[in-house]
Amino acid sequence: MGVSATAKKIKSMEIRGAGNIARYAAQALKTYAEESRAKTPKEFILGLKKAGDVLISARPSAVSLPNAVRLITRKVEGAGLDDIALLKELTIKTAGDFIEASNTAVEKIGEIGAGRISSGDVILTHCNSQAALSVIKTAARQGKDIEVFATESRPWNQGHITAKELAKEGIPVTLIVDSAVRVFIRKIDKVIVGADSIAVNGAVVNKVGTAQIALTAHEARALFFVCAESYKFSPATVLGELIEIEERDPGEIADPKKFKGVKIRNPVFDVTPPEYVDLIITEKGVMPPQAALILIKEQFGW
Ligand code: RUB
Repeated sequence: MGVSATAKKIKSMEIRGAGNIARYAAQALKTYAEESRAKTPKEFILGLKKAGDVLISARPSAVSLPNAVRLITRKVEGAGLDDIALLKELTIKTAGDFIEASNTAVEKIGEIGAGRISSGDVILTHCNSQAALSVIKTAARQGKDIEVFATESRPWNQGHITAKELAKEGIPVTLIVDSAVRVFIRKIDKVIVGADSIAVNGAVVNKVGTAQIALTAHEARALFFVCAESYKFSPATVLGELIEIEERDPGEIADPKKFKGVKIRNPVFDVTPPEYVDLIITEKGVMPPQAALILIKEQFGW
């Protein structure tokens, strides 16, 4: 799929989930290289950067997207090649390597995270995260006897996908509305969610509702685990930049025409403070949220 079609699908949420968005963006840059008719290396690089900008602008909160795009464009530009065929080859390889590393990271998070799950655990998850599901599914495949509560995750109901996916795996799963979390929290041993972005102080940006769940879990002394590939950490936050919280069309919540005089707001992510996060599970290992700076330094340099 080409760059503009991919950006359109990311914007409309046909392609969604932070890891998935990053992998599709990498695939789009690969397609750009395969189809580029640039006549000079300069023209090719300019086109690549422009394609990257189009993809980055499609959704603002998932830092996986700019991280993936910049990893590819910087490597290609930095190679200083003056041959178009070589530039194309390098772009295709770098994008392919990113996609492969990303899929491997999700698997690795599953293996590492499953080590933190015990037989008998009741788990709660929010939204639909491939990284979080990797942990839950791996634990179940290891023969651990677990049960899951999945929130529906209004307004897009990504929790329906999660619940169906877990049921298909044969994992006992209960679907609840987002506001029922506190009703069931005493049954929950561990909350396991994904992340769109993680800031330098360990704060986690994820589907709206995550922060309320974290607060509820903290009060009930249930553990709160975040699963995130290392490319979901935000290097820009080291310099004090804030992660933008995407606010989508109010019509996704209710028909504004039926609510005359009512303002409807639709923020789709929120920020969970690091104090409510017990552990972040990455493909490099587990870490407390306070270690985010170390990971960012290792992953992106200064
Ligand atoms: C998805 C969401 C997911 C994270 C992590 O939101 O908040 O929890 O993106 O997912 P949306 P993954 O549906 O609005 O994109 O682990 O699959 O990257």
